[in-house]
Amino acid sequence: MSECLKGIVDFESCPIMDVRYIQQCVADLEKDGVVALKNFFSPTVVQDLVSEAEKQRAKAYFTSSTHNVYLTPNNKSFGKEHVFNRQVSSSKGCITTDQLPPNSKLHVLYRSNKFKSFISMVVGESALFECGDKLSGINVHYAANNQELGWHFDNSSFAITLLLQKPLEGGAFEYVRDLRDADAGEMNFDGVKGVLDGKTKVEEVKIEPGTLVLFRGKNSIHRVTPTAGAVTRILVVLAYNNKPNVILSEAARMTFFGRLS
Ligand SMILES: O=C(O)CCC(=O)C(=O)O
Ligand SMILES: [Fe+2]
Repeated sequence: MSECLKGIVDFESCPIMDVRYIQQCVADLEKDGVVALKNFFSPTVVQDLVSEAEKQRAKAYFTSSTHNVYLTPNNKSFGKEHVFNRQVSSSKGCITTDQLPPNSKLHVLYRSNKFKSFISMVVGESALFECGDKLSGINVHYAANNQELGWHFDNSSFAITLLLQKPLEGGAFEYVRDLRDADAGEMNFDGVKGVLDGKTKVEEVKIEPGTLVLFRGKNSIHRVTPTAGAVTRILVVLAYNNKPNVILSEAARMTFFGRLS
């Protein structure tokens, strides 16, 4: 097994096998709902991954859609104007695990037991498993000029992102912590309305290329603001499950990737 993270992870900035470092990440995630690990990738690795991503960009599947913040179909029993049915816009391009070159450092990172063990300790899972399909484990997202990700709550309990390239303007990651309680079935319509109407103060996570972000987005509403300028925002998203061989549903694969395999 290819386990060597040397030359991929900058261990000086991010000593992911160091118990005290792990404990600090656990504490930060608990306190803020998000932890941003600066220089997880060194500038050389970032450069490498950007040129790899640029080469594959023509293969990206572009989607542009509107959705509610809960990522569900509309509910007619609420009125058209109800916050549950309010539509926001999302547009991006995406390539999948199987579209990365076989020798990509991203494959090595994604499969690494050291990395999986680090993430599982930080998020408090006893173990994490790679996705069972060949599409959804590693995704590279492209947001060109004027693309955005509208306000939403994630379906998954945590997300891992790695920014490779920052746009000239915009593309900011904004969030409001613990706005709802999904497990308790609490939707907090008033709270969501405040955010959509621009009345609520939102936080921004400052993210530079090479930063790894671990984020709990199930109850914390978040968005990526519209990008501006000639430089595309490029971001890697890594997905794991707490059970082995979980396969993303056919409907979700069609929506996100436009194909099943
Ligand atoms: O692009 C980002 O920084 C966040 C991505 C995100 O929220 C998502 O994929 O659900
Ligand atoms: Fe999200």
